[in-house]
Amino acid sequence: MLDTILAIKQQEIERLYLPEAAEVEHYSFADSLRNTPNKAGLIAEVKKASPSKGIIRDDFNHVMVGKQYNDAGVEAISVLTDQHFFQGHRDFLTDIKKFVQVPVMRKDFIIDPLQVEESKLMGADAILLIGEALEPKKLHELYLQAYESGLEVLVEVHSEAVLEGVLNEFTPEVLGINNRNLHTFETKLEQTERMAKQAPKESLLVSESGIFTYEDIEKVVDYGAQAVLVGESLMRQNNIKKAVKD
Ligand code: IGP
Repeated sequence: MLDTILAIKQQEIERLYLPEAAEVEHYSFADSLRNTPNKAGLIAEVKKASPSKGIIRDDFNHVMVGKQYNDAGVEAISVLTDQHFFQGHRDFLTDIKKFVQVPVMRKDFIIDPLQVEESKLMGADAILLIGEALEPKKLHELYLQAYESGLEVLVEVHSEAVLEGVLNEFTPEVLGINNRNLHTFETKLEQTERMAKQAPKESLLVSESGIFTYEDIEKVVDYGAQAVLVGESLMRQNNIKKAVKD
């Protein structure tokens, strides 16, 4: 699956035109997660659909969801901007930035410097870089480019081998363990348990995917996560704002 996504992304990049610069206020992603008053920082995701689940929410409205996350006091918002597989759009992020006072991360498959530049112009505060999608050297280059342009980065990995490759190259400020395998979609929270031991103490550790209940959050916090990234389970709530607060 990941290989198919990356092949299509490459075609998109060849046709990519840059948007005009959005005028927005910026908020620090890592600081916001670090300064949470709760057990774990919450990155709440604006996710209309996914390749494994199809449409997640029928009455989806990206601005409405973003505002509810903001009003509920989440530490950060993740916006899926990939169109082909997740039915997102880059305008979703630019629109949401106008209405929220928390950092917003662009969730997409970023493999080229042009996309980093694009993310900055869209108004993002942070971007996702995926270990399984990039050679460690290339990942590090895009990471440095992002920080130089004023973007922060969530570096995501799923497997021990990929994390090892990344750590041989550099230590990410924010490190995410994706509980979902992007090749098979198999998701298990124990991935965080297995890999937390391998994560450097200097990195802020995020557990991503497959988190549905408060008990799930307690589990991954016990494993060592300092923040969680939650999409589907929040997107399925009738009252998103109340669900986040509870
Ligand atoms: C959210 P979930 O299971 O709560 O909906 O997962 C998020 O972790 C997931 O959307 C995700 C993702 C990604 C999507 C993690 N890494 C990379 C696209 C690309």
